[in-house]
Amino acid sequence: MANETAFPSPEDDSTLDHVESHAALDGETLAEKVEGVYDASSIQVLEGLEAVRKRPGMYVGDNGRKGLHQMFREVLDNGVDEALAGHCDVIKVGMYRDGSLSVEDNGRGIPVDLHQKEGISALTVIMTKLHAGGKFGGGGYKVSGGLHGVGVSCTNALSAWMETEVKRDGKTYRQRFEKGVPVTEVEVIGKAEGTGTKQTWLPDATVLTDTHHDVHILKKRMKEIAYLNPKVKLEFESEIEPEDSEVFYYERGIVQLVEDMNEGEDAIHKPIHFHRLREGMEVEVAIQYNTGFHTNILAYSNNIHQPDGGTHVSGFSTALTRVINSYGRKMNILKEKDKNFTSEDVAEGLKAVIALKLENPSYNSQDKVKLVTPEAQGATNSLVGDGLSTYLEENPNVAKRIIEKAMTAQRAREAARKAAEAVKRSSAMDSFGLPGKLSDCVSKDPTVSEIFLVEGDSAGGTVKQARDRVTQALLPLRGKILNVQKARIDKALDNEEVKSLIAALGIGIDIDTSRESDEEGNGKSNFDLTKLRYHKVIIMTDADVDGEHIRTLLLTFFYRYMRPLLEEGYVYLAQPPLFVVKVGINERHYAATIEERDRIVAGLKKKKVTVTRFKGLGEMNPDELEETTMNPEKRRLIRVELNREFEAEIEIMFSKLMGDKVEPRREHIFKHARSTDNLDWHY
Ligand code: 0RA
Repeated sequence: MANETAFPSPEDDSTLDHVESHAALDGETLAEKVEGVYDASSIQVLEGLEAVRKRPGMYVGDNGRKGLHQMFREVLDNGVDEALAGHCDVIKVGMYRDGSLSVEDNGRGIPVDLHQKEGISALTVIMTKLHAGGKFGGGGYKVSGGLHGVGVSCTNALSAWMETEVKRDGKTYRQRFEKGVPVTEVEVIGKAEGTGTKQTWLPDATVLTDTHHDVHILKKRMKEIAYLNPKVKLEFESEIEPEDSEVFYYERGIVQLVEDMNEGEDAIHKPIHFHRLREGMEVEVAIQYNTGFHTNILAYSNNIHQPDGGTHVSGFSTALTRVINSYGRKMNILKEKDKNFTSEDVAEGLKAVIALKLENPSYNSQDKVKLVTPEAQGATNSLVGDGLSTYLEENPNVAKRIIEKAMTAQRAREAARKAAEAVKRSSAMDSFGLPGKLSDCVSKDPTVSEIFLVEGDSAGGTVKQARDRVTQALLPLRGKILNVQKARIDKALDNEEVKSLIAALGIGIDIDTSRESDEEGNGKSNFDLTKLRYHKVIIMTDADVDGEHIRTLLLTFFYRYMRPLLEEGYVYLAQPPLFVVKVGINERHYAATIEERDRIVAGLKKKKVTVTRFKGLGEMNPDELEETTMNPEKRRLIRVELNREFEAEIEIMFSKLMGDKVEPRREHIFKHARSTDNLDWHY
């Protein structure tokens, strides 16, 4: 037996732990540091900054990757607010070799004159005082509240240094801060043409565990802002990787976003756009149906995404259902004896974006994932109600296609409900309703049980010998499971592999999202995550193109019909090794990549080694498979995380990868093949 392995690392559980930093102040307090420079009134400010540095999590989410990018968001949102107030149209973001970032806008410039109450420059107040932003409202409301809405002073507090440059009144002003504390006065450093604000900062590695900005995340936020604010051009430039430079500018705003969400699909009409500004609330909606079956509604308020929807979404959804039903009745397409369409029926193949801008929105929690402002419901409902009924009257051909689509959806949903119910009674299931192909584990405790979804029967045989029978179950999947992006769910449920998978996991499928049911139980979801039989669902495929494909098909299936499984982090990818490096008879080292193989070989210099590449799981013997890929003590697992912030991008990715049109898919694979980072599965 090998006693040394290249796979000693523990399972990689990539969820963020909320460790707070303890190294906040390097010995001396901020107050001590600036003693003599500022008087007692600034002590309050210093205490504020100190609080941020001591507990970054309270202000920007955490002291790692998330917090780091929240710091960027706070600064960017300041510029966006200036744009929304109508004073700026270009925001430039720069990334530099030393790890710093800059955000520059061509707005009015932060005021530099004396702040009456504080007795220091307004600029200094904005940069150092928590929640200072709101006081400078100067007309127009502040809308781009970041997730935490704490303002730029938090970014400042968490930066080794930050410099603010303001162009105003023909002059350029500058002030520099270190760890949030001013280290210079507001100085005039030259003349200026035009106006604007430039913020440059270096995140402080003594309070943050991660100071490495992810270009992908920066750009995503910029892209989202550009879609939601069509008048603003956002330019990204990187000193490190000039090829990363990109301009985000969508003159048609959310109309363009729905088009892009439908990129891999066949749309059945041009996007329909509704827009209204009334009583201080701006509501904008864009919708477009495609010939497919999936629904995606993206909802925003004040430039923040609500993955859990809320009043704006329910207002939209009831209007859509009401208008389509009444049009169907009026045109007598929906006959007297026919049931009304449900909100699911009318949403099939629909891509929609709802974007609100409103003062003082309320949310159900601090992370703003659900809007609860009551007025948002009526406002969205009446806009979509009025707009859509007019549209249907004026476009009878499109109207007819939408109604027909809802009709098919209604029938299919009925069929799917029956099929999902029938899964347990299928001939492929044993008397417990479990698939015959499943080699179950002994344990019935889901928290310690795992299921390996394994490609092919031959690998299945090896896995069966390698597994720990007590906690590890095995479901071999023969051939390819159906591409559910292309097949409607009732069709997907004809597929044996799909049926086995559903039965083995025990949670049913998520056909309906509304979960409202009528007396007959129609619309009642049979999906129940609490019935999950294994808390680790591990996809184990060969490291080749076929394996990759099966993995994607499985993830697509989970995404479409068991999304909470992904959201709650129950899905993992096994990491079988690609190479074995043998020394003599007893010593073996395993490598997952070519680089790792080369490193191992280099480390064994002078010894005689043989290197073998595994072509597939089936080629390994049970001992090898157990040791490298299955044994919890030695294996490396990757948890698949669905990053809800990037829902729009994920939607675009899936429709490109799996949708009807071939061209965008090819382009997508080509563009992203080399970097898994670009997929939104966070490994
Ligand atoms: C308060 C008042 C005024 C402008 C701003 C704040 C402002 C803040 C930021 C932050 C980033 N960019 C910004 N641009 C402007 C208006 C002052 C006036 O009346 O000219």
